[in-house]
Amino acid sequence: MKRSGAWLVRYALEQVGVSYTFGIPGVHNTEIYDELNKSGSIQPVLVTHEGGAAFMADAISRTSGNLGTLLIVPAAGVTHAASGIGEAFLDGIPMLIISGGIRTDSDKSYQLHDVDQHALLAPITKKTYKIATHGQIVPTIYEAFHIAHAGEPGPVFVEVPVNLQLFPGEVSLPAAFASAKESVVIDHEAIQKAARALYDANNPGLFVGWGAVDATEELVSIAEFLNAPVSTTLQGLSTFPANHPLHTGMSFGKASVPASENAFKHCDCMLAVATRFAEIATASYGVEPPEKLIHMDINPNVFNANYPAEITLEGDSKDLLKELLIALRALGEPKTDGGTLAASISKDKAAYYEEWFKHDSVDRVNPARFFAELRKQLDDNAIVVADDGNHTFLAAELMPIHTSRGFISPTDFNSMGYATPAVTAAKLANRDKQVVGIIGDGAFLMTCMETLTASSLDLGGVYFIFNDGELSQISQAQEIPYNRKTCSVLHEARFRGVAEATGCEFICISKTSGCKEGIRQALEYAAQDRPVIVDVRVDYSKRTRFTKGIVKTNLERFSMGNKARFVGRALLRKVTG
Ligand SMILES: Cc1ncc(C[n+]2csc(CCOP(=O)(O)OP(=O)(O)O)c2C)c(N)n1
Ligand SMILES: [Mg+2]
Repeated sequence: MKRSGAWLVRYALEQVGVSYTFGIPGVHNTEIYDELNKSGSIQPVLVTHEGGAAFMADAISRTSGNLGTLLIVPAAGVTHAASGIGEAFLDGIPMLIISGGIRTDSDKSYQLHDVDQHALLAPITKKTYKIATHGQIVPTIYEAFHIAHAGEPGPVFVEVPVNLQLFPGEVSLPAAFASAKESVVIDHEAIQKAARALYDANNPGLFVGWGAVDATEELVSIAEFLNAPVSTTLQGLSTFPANHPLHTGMSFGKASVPASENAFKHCDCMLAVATRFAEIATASYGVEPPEKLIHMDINPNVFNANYPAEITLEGDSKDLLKELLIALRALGEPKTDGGTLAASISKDKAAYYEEWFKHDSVDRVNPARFFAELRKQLDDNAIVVADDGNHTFLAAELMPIHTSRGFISPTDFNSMGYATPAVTAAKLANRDKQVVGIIGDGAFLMTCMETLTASSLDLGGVYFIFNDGELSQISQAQEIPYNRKTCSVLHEARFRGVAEATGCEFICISKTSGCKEGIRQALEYAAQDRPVIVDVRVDYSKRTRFTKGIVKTNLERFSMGNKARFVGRALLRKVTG
């Protein structure tokens, strides 16, 4: 049969179950856009910038069972999207990127958008493909779908030259898509050893990352069986419910909240699940896991990379945790301490909140009061999206997440500008859930036009801007060593104007006392499918444990000479201004 390349792309995307594509049309992909316009199952979404498109595709993958997909123009669309592709790559998020490609049936040089996109994307994708014939289109997209999900997930890029899209070519009837789950052979001996080590430990503990986000049930059962505290990475914040009595908080050690620090102080055997012990997860490598470290991950390259493990378990965390639970139960009765650990976690959590509540935020919004009110008004299954900055760590320390996939944030690529488009897309894929963003003012300025995409689609996302007038995560770090805030004080922006420009509702919460009504009103607008921008005049005068912890860890690591140089300069600038 004869089919155009654009038809074949649509067929393959429908087969693999893609629901949305994000991007902007250009001369190299309008033929595919025209095909998608005819699709009964795929909605092509127009964005304002391909950077937003990539963050949206990422958020689709993180918050729904769907594969986040981009449909963009070559070169300029690809470079604009690169930040979101990089984020998906380092955070292990499946993504499919389809771009047009320059003509392969022309002998002309200097075609529009002519760059080597594959070289450009090689470091931030799992694989890239350049389609050469009509017959390759469907099998390549099937393979791309498979690779995006296999092992540690990530982005896969497919370039479809425009001439193939436009003109029909001879192909055999394409096969229907059949997904195949790759399974790693489970090392049962290692499972037995891990179960024994955990069962025999006096103070076992669990540390879990995003890769275990669909294994919450198994994690809860194991934690309860061992009566073990559970801390998570930043990215993995939603893997374990914060309202479970054994949940302690983000990370462990001196940069974590007191409940985590105390519960893990005497940890003598740690089960680390689906974490790479990367820089953020370890608060700049400041954590000290016990010698008896059991490390479970789908990617064996992470084992012993930063912390030596006594036992390694390769495979899908859900499969392995199921086996581990069986092995643990075979060893004896569940452990119990009569509720002592749970009581001390609960006491530490309450005391930490109290410490924040007591902090005088003068005429601004106390972050702990804001999050306490937000938690009270949000449903358990709400999705919270944080950007990157001080607000992220405030959210991590003060906003309890109750549901798996209920928190997403750009972590290891650490790209500011993520949250606004991500709220828009998360709401698109989860219309029945509340979706709220916690977004730094600097981050909002980067991608705030994706609120226009939300209003054009009647998506009631809530965009809480943590407005402190600074790029605070950086200005806080500049304050002591430099006594200067070079390029980290923002130009004043009137966010009401953004709301007006994009057709969003607007609310300003200027003081703590305004939180209850401001949040209520915002959620009410959102429930009526109205996106709402909320200008939260937040107080940043109290530091997070995370920020204090990493500053200390990094300074301690300096050589004596460099320490003296930094401290000397700080003192001098304190005196001279
Ligand atoms: C694309 C990008 N540029 C710069 C940075 C460095 N950076 C990390 S956090 C941060 C400050 C963010 O400011 P804002 O969005 O206002 O959040 P706040 O820290 O004030 O809560 C900056 C500039 C980054 N992570 N990503
Ligand atoms: Mg800020």
